Amino acid sequence: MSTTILHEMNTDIDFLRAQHPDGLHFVVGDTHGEWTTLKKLIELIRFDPDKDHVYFVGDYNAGGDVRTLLTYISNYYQADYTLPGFHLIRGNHERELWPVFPLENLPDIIVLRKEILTYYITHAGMITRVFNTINRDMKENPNKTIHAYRFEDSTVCDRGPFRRVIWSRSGQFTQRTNGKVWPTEENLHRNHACIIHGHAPFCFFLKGEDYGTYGDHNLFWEKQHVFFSEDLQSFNIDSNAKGRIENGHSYRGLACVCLDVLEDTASKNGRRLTVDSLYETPNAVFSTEFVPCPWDAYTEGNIQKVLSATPQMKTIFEGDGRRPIIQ
Ligand SMILES: [Mn+2]
Repeated sequence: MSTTILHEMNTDIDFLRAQHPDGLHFVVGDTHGEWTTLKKLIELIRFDPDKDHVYFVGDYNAGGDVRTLLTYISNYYQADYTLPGFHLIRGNHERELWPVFPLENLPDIIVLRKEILTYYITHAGMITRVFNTINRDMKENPNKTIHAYRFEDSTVCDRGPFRRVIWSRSGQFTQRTNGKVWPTEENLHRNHACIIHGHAPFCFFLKGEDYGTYGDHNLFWEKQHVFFSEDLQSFNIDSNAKGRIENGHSYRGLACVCLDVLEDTASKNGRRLTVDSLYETPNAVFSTEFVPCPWDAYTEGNIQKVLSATPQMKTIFEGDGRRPIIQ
């Protein structure tokens, strides 16, 4: 196991926007009702609603002011994934723990096929059976660049076979530790996969000086608290907006990853993301400190736009015990 700590991030949004005049793609971590913190992050990246796509990994419930958060999000929500705007998936807090807004109309996974890599945006992680099934489904639709999936409820309920994609208790697992549910490195590289998820805040992994429970080759942005794991070819971007305190650690913030920067990095590195290549890359991660949100503060927007949206998605069923079925 090796861990690389990137102490300072060199971020320059003007430079990044000049490099990508057609717009940018970001994935934002768990927001937990913290709409002022999200607004600050969105302002930091100078979000352009006419050009940019921003994907959210879920967990809008449980914390802050969820109604106002979704009202703020509604200003930019876009159900059509091909158009610019905010695109949402559900987290475990939209399914369990008495969510104020269960958002049953939203997908659990969005997969974005870009030129260099394919980005699997999920709430908590990935498992091999679901990964392989999605890849087979995408092969049947080679011209479609964005795919969205929802899980049939019994597949992600307690003891459901695909539960770890939306929920995990103690962080993620490597192929070499006790989980053994992630796709192998070879399978991930063969599919040019990059998995981006939230769910498990940094403090879950902080055990003294040992950051070793998330993948075997880790890159860790110290202030932003974003993990990149080389062997899992994945990012965990839950930077603890919820304010969990575990292992004596209390950093609270919100982070996002820029997919266009990952594309550029991977294109110079044989269609792979590695710790070494990312260590030298500026603008991969933007983040902001937590800003407390006032309650019942008026925000312009129409929450119904999110609650009654009908984004396109397929449903994943358990199938025959080996292979899930997508319909
Ligand atoms: Mn979660």
